[in-house]
Amino acid sequence: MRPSRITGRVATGHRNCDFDALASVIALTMLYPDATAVIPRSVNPNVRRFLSMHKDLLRVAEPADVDWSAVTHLMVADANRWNRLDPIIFERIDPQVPVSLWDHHPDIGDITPVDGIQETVGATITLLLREIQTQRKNLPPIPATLFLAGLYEDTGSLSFNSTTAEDARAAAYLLERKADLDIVRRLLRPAYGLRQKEALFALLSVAERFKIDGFNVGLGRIDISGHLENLALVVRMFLEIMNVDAAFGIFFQPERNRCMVIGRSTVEEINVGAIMQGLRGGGHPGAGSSLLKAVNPEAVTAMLTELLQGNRRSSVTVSDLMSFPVISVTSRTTMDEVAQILRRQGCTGLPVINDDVLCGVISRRDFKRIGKEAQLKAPVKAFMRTQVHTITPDRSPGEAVALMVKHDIGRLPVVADGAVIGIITRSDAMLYFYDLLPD
Ligand SMILES: [Mn+2]
Repeated sequence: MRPSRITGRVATGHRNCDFDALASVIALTMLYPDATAVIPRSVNPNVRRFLSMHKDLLRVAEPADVDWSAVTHLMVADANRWNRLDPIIFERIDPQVPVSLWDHHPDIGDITPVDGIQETVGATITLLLREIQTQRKNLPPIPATLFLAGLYEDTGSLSFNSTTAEDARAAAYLLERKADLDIVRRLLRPAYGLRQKEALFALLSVAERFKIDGFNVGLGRIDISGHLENLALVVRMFLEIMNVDAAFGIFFQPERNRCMVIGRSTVEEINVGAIMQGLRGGGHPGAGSSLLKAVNPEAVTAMLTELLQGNRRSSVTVSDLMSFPVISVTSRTTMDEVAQILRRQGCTGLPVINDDVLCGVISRRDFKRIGKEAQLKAPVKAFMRTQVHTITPDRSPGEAVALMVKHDIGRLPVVADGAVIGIITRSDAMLYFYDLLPD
């Protein structure tokens, strides 16, 4: 017997339904118990698997089960455009029906809601969890697990730049509600199919491994035919199986005469984005790619190798981060005066320069070696450290940090042609890593 057609209040999400959309729609039915969850016909493979496993637990309907002329309230989650919804909805729904919208996308869509929440956060489910917590709704472990899958999928497990503090608090709340991380991981398992496996095995069988500045790099080149998705995943697995610090895959498609180069790096010293720029591509320090047309794959391999050996500089260098002019003292300056300068300038150390020649560094912690008050009248020379580590302005922030960590120091004088032209502190370099650079 055909079930009676759905009417009244309906909640739905975008086509190619992902976990965030599904979670948000289910959350809406918890907030509005009279609402029916309507899942678009197109759903991504992971969500499809989840739905078939949880059919008996989740009440979800398809757009065809709904009597759209008798829908009185449409609730939309995780989409702000009509064309992102199942086409049946726009075709059949009465344009007068009020629409509520919960969405985290930053752009402005063409759905005009009467209420809901539109805010740029990591995942739509975060916005709905705000309501669920306010209304003190009961949240059993299964929906909590689904919600966490949605939150992690859209925020890269809270690692994407779009992640907000509220997303992290939402994750904490879901873990308190016994969301199961084993299941979340399984649900979000990447699309690794037979063809990706073949590509990975081929890459591993031709892989070369070499050392650059003490870091292990894996490189492989294979031919591929036809369309092959998710090569980035193949390269990531290649990196993990080779157990290297950085990995590069060159995928040549003879029939289209083009080369896809994909790189992944786990160390700052090997900047994939900068290397890919050398191949007319781009990316971030940790990940990048380039698509080269009408090239000889041998030449691409040679070029990449050369870039790896020679041009590993990140696009931002120490000269972009250093402070100048340099506040310095001479070896004859008294410790008393140094203390005053440090206090006045709000810094923790100073280079000691005599006649343009760097001869030491004096820092706040050297004051610990002062035993008697009288020693404050002594010159810096008696307390400065003469073994000075410096850096040149063309080095990367990563190299600066590595040097400072290695020698347990907070600053490095920047030296060019024998003269101190600036100073870089650990916090200067950290500002860069945390992306807090002034534009
Ligand atoms: Mn989303």
